[in-house]
Amino acid sequence: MKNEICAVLFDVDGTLADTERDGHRLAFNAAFAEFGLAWDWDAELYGELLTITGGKERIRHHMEKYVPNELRRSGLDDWIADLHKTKTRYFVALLERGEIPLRPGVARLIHQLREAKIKIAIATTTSPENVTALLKSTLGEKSPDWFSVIGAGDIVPGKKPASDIYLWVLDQLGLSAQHCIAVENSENGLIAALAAGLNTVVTVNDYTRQQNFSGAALVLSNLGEPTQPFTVLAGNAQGRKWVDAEMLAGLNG
Ligand code: XBP
Repeated sequence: MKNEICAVLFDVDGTLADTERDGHRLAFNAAFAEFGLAWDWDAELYGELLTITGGKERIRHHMEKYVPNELRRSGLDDWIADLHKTKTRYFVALLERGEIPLRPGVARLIHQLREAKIKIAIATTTSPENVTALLKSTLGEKSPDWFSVIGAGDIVPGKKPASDIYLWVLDQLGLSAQHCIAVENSENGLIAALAAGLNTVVTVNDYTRQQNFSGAALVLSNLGEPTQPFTVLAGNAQGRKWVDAEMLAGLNG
């Protein structure tokens, strides 16, 4: 099956949409305020905290590093889980207000893959309700059903850079990595996808542009549109200006 792609596995945050700085970050801060906490994650601090994947894990890491006294709370795990649930409520509400658009080329590529009968799947660290809300608010109410598999959140024990979520999605798809390709935006995501044996295209954003993407098939500014071509940051884009199914198949050749 050389040069054939059976499925494309998409990361979510930073890949489908720029959700972090003006989405997740604001939702975390709103939850902190609701809980009466004087914590405020500004855009710079959030960039540093992003190296820890998973919202609950990020909250705990912040406490360990900046407010260690708070770790003495009784029922800490449940308290973090409640705080995180509140954060998810704020984030979903923000998505439902349509405040976060898809990145360039994402909707076009998803529609083209569907027409070409290439499966699409999600492999993300973020919570499942966030994925559904983002897809519905940008691609329509029925769009979650377009995805053969949605792998999200705590469904696997190890979050990225562990390969767990990619291996789980491949298993659910019943496909081997060599017939699939991943689309990621961060070094942690790339490490996870490569460890699962997936050829990976990276589209960078402001938080991830300086990270190490060695091993990626291609590093691009974004997926590109005919009216808004991508910029190639590393790899051979075969002279193309936007990512489409043929180009992805060429990368797997
Ligand atoms: C990105 C993440 C997530 C989000 C927050 O995951 O690390 O933790 O920042 O989401 P990915 P939650 O790039 O794999 O999509 O608070 O729901 O964990």
